[in-house]
Amino acid sequence: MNLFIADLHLSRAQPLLLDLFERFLHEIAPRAERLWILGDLFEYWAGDDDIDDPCNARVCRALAGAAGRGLNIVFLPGNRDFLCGPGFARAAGLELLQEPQILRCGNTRWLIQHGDRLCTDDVEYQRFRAMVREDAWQAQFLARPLAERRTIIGEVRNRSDAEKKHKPAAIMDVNAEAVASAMRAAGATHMLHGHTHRAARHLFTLDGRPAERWVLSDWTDHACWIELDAAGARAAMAGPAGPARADPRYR
Ligand SMILES: [Mn+2]
Repeated sequence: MNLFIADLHLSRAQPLLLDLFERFLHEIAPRAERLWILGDLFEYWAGDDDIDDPCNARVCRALAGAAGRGLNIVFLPGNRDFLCGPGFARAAGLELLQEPQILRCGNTRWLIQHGDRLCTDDVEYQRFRAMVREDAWQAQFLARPLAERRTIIGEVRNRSDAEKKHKPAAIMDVNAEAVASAMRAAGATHMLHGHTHRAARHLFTLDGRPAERWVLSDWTDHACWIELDAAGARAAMAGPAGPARADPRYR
């Protein structure tokens, strides 16, 4: 079974989520052959020296513990933590993967990614994304002292939070054409992503064939995940106490 999570946005400001994440790694994740983290695990990651932050260090320790107990973990970057590099991967005992990935499950080809690339209606964001994903930009940014990087990231986030209040909600969702062309290019009929925090299962038709798009939930006060095996996909959730249950937002 493959297990998928995204958009935990872990930070010092949310100690309950850290507890939830550790519990998830102990109680839920061991059932999986592979845990896929599809980005935005951290509220932000300013470079691999950001393991200096006690919250980030705790997350890496928890992941390394799960890896030590035999869990295979892979990480695809989100827009908050695309600066996670080899130092992070070593500390967390996981493997960094480029996005998108293709996963064959039974007879189904799934296209797997964080999801921000699909939000093509937000032209301004895509321009910013293209800039910060350039090697030259990253090298220059990572050459700054950690404290300065954190300040810059904080400013960018404040600006983006302010802008989000004025952007129409539709602009921040995925674009249907971007979804279709990514699936065509991958020869996939199914897609799984996070980023938009709009947990749902979308059924549609792609070139005359039935297609599905599963959107991972963010974590607010519950652990939320999707399980995928030859029998198909299932979404589930668990609160701070109590057992895991099917997530009613997916039907
Ligand atoms: Mn995101």
